[in-house]
Amino acid sequence: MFNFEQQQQFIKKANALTPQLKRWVVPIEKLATPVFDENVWQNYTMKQSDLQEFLSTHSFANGDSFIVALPETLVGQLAFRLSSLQGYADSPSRLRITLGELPQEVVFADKPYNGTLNGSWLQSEVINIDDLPMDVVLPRRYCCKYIRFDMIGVPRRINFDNIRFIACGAEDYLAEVDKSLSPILQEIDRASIRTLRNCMQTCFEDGPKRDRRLWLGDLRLQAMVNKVTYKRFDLVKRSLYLLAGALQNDGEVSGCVMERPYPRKGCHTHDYTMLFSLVLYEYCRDSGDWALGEELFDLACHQMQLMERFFEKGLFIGENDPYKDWFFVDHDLELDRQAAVQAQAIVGYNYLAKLSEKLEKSEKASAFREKVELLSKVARDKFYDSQTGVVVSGEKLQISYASQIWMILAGVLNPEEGKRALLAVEKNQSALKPSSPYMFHYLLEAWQICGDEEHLMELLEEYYGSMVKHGADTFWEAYRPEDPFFSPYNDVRMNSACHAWSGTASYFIRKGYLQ
Ligand code: RAM
Repeated sequence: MFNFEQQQQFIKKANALTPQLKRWVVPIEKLATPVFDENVWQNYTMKQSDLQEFLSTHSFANGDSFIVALPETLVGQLAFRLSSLQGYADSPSRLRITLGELPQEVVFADKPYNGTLNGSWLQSEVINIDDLPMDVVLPRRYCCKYIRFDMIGVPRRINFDNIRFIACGAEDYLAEVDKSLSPILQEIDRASIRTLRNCMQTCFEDGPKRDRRLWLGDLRLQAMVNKVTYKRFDLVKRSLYLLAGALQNDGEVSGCVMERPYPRKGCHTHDYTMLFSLVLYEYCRDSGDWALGEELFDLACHQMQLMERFFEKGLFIGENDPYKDWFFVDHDLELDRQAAVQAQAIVGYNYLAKLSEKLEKSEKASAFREKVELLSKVARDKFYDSQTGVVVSGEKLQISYASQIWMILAGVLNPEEGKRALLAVEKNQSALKPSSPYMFHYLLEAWQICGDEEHLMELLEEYYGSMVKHGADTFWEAYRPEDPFFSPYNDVRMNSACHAWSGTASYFIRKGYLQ
C-alpha cells in the first residue's frame, strides 16, 4: 500500500521543503564560576563576571580550566582564537571542551557516567591544535549555555580570545513577547519561544542536544506553538512528509525519524502513531492546506487499522512486549498506561472522523464515529468510577493524572466530570503526577477543555515559572518540581534542557485554542 516508491516521493517532497538555515555570530562575554549551594536547584549557581578582563589578564597551562557563559541557550558551533604567550607552539595544544545546557554538565565533566542512554550524548570533545596562533571553529553542532575549557596538554602558556558562538536555526530571532503581560508570564513566554526556536532546525527536532531528531509526539506540541509564533507551516509539512516517507515495514508511521545521512525510520512509539491523524488535521486546519490531508488520508487511516491488534472488543489489552510494543505516554516507569492509551485511540479515531468530514468522505466518517462510540463506551464501563469520579487504570486500579487527562481529551469525561476528576487527583497525594512537560502540556489542555482558564493559568505559572526561577531560559525535557535530580536516564546530565515538548506555555499564554 505505501510502497518504497511512494515513500521516496514523500521524501522528495520533504527535501524540497528543507529550509536554508540562518547563522549568526554571538560574542561570549561572561566568565562563569560555579558556586555550590545546597538550597538551589541541582546545587549550583553560576556567578558571572567579565570574560574579556579575565582573558586579557590570564594565560593557561596544563591542568588549568575555566568556564564561559553564553548570553542565552543557543544551538550552533563554538569558535575561538588560540595563541601562545611565547609566540609559537612547541607542541600541539590538547584541550578538552565540555558544553552544557545546565551547570551539572560542566561542573561534573569528570564524573563517571552510568546512565541508561549512551554517554556519547554528553557534549564533550578532545581537540588538538597544531599551529598557533589559530582561529578554531569546532565542526560539530551543540546546544549549550555553558562551555568549559580544560587544558590537558598545552605548550607552556596559551591565550584565548574572541570566544564566540556561531548560532544556527530555521529562524534567527525570538518572536515578540507581549509587554502588557506580567513579568513572569513574559519570561515564561520568552523561554517557550526560545525553546521552539532552538528546536527548529532543518526539521522540528525534539532536543538539539539529544535526541536531535523528529519525534511525532513532540511535533504535535511544536506545531501548536509554531501556530501562534513563527507560523512556519512549511516546516510542519516537511516533518509530516518525513514521517510519511520513513515508515515501518508494515506501513506504521514511526515514533521518530532520523534526517541524516538520509531520512530513515526510527523506533515504534504506538501512542504517538495514534496521534498522527490529529497532527495532520491540525496542520491542515492551521495552514489551510487540506490537499496534504487528502494526500496522506489513506496513510492516516492505515495507522488506526494497525492499532487494532492491541484491542479486544473495543478494549486496549495492553503492552505485550514493552520493547516491541512501546507505548510511551510519559517518562514514568510506574505508570499504568491502559486507560491513557485507550483514550488516545479514541482521539485518533475522532480526528480521522473529523478529517473524513472535512474531506467529504462521509462513509468513512461514520465508520470512525462508530469506533469512537464503541471505545468510549468500553472506556466508561471499564475505567470510570462514577462514585469517586476518577478514572482508574489496569489491574491495580491505579490513579494517575495521565488517565484523567487523556479521558478528558478523548471526550469520555464531559467537562464537568473532567473538572471533578482533575480536582480529585490534585487532592490525592498518591496519584501519579506528570513527570515531563509533555504530560503537563496535556494537563493544561485538559483544563482548557474543562473550561477553567483561571486554574490553567495558575498551574502554568507555577510549573513553568518555577523552572524560570531555577534558572531556565529554555524548558526542560523532564521536570518533577519536588525532585531536582530526577532523570529518566539515571543521570541528570543526560536530560535535555531545551526540549520541544516543553515549550507549549506560549500556546496557552497566546490563547492558541481561540485561533
Ligand atoms: C525521549 C525524548 C523525546 C520523546 C521520546 C518518547 O527520547 O524525550 O522527545 O518524544 O522520549
